[in-house]
Amino acid sequence: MAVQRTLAIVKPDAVSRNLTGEILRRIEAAGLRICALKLMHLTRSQAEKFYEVHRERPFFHSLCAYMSSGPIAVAVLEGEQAIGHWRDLMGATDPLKAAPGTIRKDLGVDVERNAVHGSDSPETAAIEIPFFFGRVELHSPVAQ
Ligand code: IDP
Ligand code: MG
Repeated sequence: MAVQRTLAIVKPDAVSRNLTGEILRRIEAAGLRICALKLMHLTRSQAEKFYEVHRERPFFHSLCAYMSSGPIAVAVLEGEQAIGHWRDLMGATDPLKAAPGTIRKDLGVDVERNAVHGSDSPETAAIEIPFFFGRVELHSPVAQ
């Protein structure tokens, strides 16, 4: 087993419905540790940069408009197999297809406004974490 770090985002639909605390609660209850956390409001061009890999997808413009429509909570999570663990807690992209008990099943609105984001691989996490956080903003949360 390997300790990993992954990027988590509470998306605008969830922040606006006062679900940030509930989502962070689920993260901590699952044993993942929060090593960085902030609230921010992406510009349209920042959202386009973050979702660059999806530029050719039909939903790209709608997705970027939505992700820059209001504040998001961005966090770095750490733990054993944190990338897959966080993806499991999130559930499938489409809340209608997500497993019972997952965040997207319980709290997502639709396939776009699906409450949360998570890095999908170590390579993606290595790009996404520095997109939002500098080294001095990343903490090791294990009790000293
Ligand atoms: P993921 O967030 O589960 O990794 P991706 O395929 O990487 O899913 O898509 C990124 C985001 O784009 C999704 O979380 C969702 O907000 C949005 N999205 C994905 N597929 C669709 C779609 O078919 N219609 C509208 N939005 C979509
Ligand atoms: Mg993805």
